[in-house]
Amino acid sequence: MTKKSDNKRPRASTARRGRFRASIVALVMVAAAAVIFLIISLLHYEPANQPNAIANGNNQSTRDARAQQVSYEVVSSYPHDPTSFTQGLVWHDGTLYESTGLKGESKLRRLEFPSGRVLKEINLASEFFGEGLALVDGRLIQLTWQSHKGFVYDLNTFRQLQEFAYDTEGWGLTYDGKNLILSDGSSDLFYLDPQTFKPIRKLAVTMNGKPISELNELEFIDGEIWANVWQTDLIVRINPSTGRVASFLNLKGILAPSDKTGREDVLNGIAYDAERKRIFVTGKLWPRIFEIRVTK
Ligand SMILES: [Ca+2]
Repeated sequence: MTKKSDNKRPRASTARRGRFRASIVALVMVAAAAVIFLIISLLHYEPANQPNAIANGNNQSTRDARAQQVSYEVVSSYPHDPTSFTQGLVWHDGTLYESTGLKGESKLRRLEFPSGRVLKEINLASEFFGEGLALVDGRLIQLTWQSHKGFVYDLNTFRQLQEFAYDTEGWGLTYDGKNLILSDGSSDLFYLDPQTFKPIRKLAVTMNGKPISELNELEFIDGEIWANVWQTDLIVRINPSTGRVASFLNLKGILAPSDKTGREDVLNGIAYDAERKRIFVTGKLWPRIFEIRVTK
């Protein structure tokens, strides 16, 4: 009996342990189901007033807002006067026009293409440091750096037709077919009336969501403003409506070691042959002008 009782106790205890285990298993299963339900709910969670389409759209625009580097190839290169401190470059009707800087050395030049031979030039008064250059209806417009004074010349004779004043420093200049666009070394571009030179509007330029300053030589190319960024090998391509840099070129290494004279200054100078869609770039005191093509 004792033995039986002894035998029963263990049997009763085993049954209780079995029920206990079943309860634990059930509890664990319920908890697991709750956790799985919670995870699934979290995966499908959408904040109020922010449907997936908008959330995804925001992510997309953030990605798209980053400026993309585009690649280029050198189509050809041509001689460039290595004493020319290039500040402005313009293509017109088979020749290049160049504005050069440094006080006492500043010039306006017409260059034969492709030889680079100087066909015509005038010297600026020694107090002026030549800067950006643009062509508007048979008139060349030239900026000076810190004199707040610009000059207007007849395209053919280089006869000075007019002077004009502006408030900012003068760095780069281009013409979009309607207005002049001026850079002053900041991250802003200034639109000017090409007849009165009165300011029309200011365009704040940003790259990857931040202002990009030191904008220098300019060229209007197929609806975009291309700009050298001073002391870099970059040319940024600016959307004139938004001021956003959508893409950029990095021209590091374009001047081969064998072409270097040891006196070169920074990359500066962009000209566009709209008829044949050719882009020319050079630098201050560079011995070559490069014709480049975007390959991307
Ligand atoms: Ca230019």
